[in-house]
Amino acid sequence: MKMDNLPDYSGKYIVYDRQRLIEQVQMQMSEKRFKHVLGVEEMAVGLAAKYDVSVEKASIAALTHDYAKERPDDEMKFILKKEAFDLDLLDYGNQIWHGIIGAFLVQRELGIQDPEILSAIRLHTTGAKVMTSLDKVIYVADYVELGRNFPGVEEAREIALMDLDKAVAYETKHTLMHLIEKEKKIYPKTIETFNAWVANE
Ligand code: DGI
Ligand code: FE
Ligand code: FE
Repeated sequence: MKMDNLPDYSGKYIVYDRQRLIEQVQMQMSEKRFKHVLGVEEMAVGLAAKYDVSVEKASIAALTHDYAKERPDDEMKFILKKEAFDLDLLDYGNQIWHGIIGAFLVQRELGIQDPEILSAIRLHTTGAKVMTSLDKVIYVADYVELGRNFPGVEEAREIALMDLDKAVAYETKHTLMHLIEKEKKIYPKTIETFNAWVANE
């Protein structure tokens, strides 16, 4: 991945430089998921520049957004209980846990404390009623990165380049339709996001 136009990290949000962070992330996941993460970073940096969001925060949040995705379920459940997360989360699985626990683990293991970066990681799967521009950039970049290939992704990409809020709405609607089609359990926050970004009244 050529990210030549990405300036060096300032040191304000993480002690590692970008290359060291990439190594930390790579150790956490399969080659396939790591490629996805680099794709999300490239997309997120582009969207951040376009929509006036910190490119450095977008890079760090994108590189760490799936940090917890390959942790075993047992470790995730242990953390949910030990760290007093909402125990309703136990009714769900990795898909819902990995962003929430990812935000916790990058704080503990990588020393990332910035609330905006942690929020973008925490919300990246479900979105939320209220989202910062960085939250939106990561949520959308995760959906439309160039490695993604599903019906509608090209339309989603086009929308992402025109209107970030419309891209949030498009992704939210299509993800929910997909989950319903597959008869997956819907996490309440996913519905809240739909009500806030898609529904009319
Ligand atoms: O981690 P990624 O695969 O890169 O992407 P992601 O974190 O956006 O989403 C992971 C999966 O979670 C994706 O297949 C959509 C799914 N998902 C999103 N909202 C919900 C959900 N799955 C369930 N069961 N319930 C939800 O509300
Ligand atoms: Fe994810
Ligand atoms: Fe992802």
